[in-house]
Amino acid sequence: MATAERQAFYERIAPAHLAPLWEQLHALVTAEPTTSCVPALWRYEEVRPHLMQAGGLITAQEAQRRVLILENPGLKGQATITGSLFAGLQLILPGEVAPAHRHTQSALRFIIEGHGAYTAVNGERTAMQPGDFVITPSWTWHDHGNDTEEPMVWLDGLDIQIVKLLSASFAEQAPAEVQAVTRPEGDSAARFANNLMPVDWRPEVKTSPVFNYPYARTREALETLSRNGEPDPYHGHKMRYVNPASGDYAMPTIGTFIQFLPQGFSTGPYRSTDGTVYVAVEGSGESRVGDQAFRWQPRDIFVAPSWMPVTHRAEDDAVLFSYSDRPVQEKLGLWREQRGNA
Ligand code: GTQ
Repeated sequence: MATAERQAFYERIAPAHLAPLWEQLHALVTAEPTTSCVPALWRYEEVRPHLMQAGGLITAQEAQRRVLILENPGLKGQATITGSLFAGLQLILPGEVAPAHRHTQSALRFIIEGHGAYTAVNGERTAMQPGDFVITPSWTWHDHGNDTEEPMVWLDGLDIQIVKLLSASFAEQAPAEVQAVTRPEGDSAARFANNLMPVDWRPEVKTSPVFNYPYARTREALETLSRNGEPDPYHGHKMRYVNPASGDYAMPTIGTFIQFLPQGFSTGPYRSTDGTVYVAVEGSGESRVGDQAFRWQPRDIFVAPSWMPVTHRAEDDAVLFSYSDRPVQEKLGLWREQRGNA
């Protein structure tokens, strides 16, 4: 208890930049994970009109990145969806360019709407299609452009809060808005995405050399898996995206996952210490996160905080994409999961 004598002591030591641990130990070292992050759902049909209005207010060029942040209601003003990860919906209209820059934050793009706009990474463009998972590795030049006739929207996932925690942010603008194309489209896929790699190639960075994981191939794998075996009771048919050069996650700070839930399938209660952002890709269903129930359909996005029980129920054949900070937690020996009720 903070007696008057103790209070006086605390006030005496404060100018020396000292504070008593025993007054806050219980809040710092908790028995179980605590977070201000709360479960939340963004329905795409509700967000889309706002995004299109942003399209009329500012160009991609002026904005640099025309993104509406999906801000967790429990983390107001912090521009983040979980304690560690950012989520935002980026819009590029026909004819627009989001100018080239680079930063130490890693980014993923999960394509929501539109066909064929490109992102360029280190001199190679990739045309994006719905459901594709595209990576912008740390410190690589990247610009986005839309030479098609329709708006292009994708979900950005970045490790902004992780880099902030570590005070390791660097960023710079490229001299030219659009980076020169130095390699033909499909070059990195040919080198790295066919269970092959150049004979003398050694990885220089921790991110996958495959920078577009096309949905068509992912979907085909899920289809085959669902025919060939029983779904995991807690995950359905769940896979992680892999860096073929290391076998590790595709990105060093963000784990990315895809799962197929057959029609009528319900997962058992599951929780893990990595707060997770989900995107509904196909089908419809309901997910329960803690005491919240979210009904979703394609393009809807929801978030499950660390250590909160999650269940999914698929009303028809459904696919969920998700991302979390699991690679970071695993490397630090912190990651835990619990299958079923305690
Ligand atoms: O496309 O480079 O949502 O730098 C936030 C920061 C996207 C990007 C975001 C970024 C980008």
